[in-house]
Amino acid sequence: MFFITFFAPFLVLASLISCASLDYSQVTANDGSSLFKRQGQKSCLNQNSIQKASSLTGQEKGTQGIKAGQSPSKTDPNNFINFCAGLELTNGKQITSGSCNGVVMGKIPAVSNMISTIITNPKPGDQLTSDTTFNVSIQATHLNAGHFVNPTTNYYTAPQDLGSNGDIIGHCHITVQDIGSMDATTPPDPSKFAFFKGIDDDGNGRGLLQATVDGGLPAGTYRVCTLMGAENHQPVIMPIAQRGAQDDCTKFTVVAKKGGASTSKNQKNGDMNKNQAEEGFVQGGSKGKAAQTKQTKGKGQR
Ligand SMILES: [Cu+2]
Repeated sequence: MFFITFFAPFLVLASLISCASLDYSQVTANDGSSLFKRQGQKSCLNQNSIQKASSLTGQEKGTQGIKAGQSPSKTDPNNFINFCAGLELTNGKQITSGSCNGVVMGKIPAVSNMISTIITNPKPGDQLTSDTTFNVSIQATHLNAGHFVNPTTNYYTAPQDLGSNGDIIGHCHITVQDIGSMDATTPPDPSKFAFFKGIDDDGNGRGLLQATVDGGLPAGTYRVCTLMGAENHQPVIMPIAQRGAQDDCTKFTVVAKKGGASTSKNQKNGDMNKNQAEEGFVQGGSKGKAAQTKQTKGKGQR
């Protein structure tokens, strides 16, 4: 009798917040109170957060959308909450040797709130003068701009989030890279750039954002691109695959001023060590163990 009156409320509560991350099949009624304690922990995955689709490869017979050549998805019954176990965790850092980030992707906007961007300056094919300050201007829609967290300690530590208007809360990065010529066919090295800036304000408040390239660039041919980010610097995620790009790129040239070598501080082979005070300090892996050294095999993996 005592058992029923004392433990019944705990067992009812336990079933309401049943914990996907803990195996409680071995727990007996006699330690029901400790079960309840464990299930109240915030590290527990709530039943109503579980995405059942993650349990399936997408290749089960009769599944809608199957086509030849598709890969079976990796599977996990519990949202891959332990996907990074045993790997070097990103843990808020920009780790140059790679890492594994276990934070959920977060809130995804409606189709009517998808980000779109166009670079309004420089214009395609513009010929700028070397070593001369200019602005990169961007017109963006549906970005709650000007929001960014500490990139040294909180890189990817929180999910993408939306403002009350349904738009993604975040900021825009721009990168200018030397591409050699307007018809370049070799992709530029992403770890090298002439200029990088995280635009940390909301511009004119209506999506017009600007970055000043102080001192301009040396003579050359360049590509400038946007990289839209959520507040924790992650690339933005969108609700549907078939859509216009959230980012824009423009190619332009810079012609040499008469006489003398370039004086610009934005030389062609800048890298990630360049703007660390602004866009976060990078570091090597603490264990010397990159995330990709351990391949996680899912049920559906070939
Ligand atoms: Cu950023």
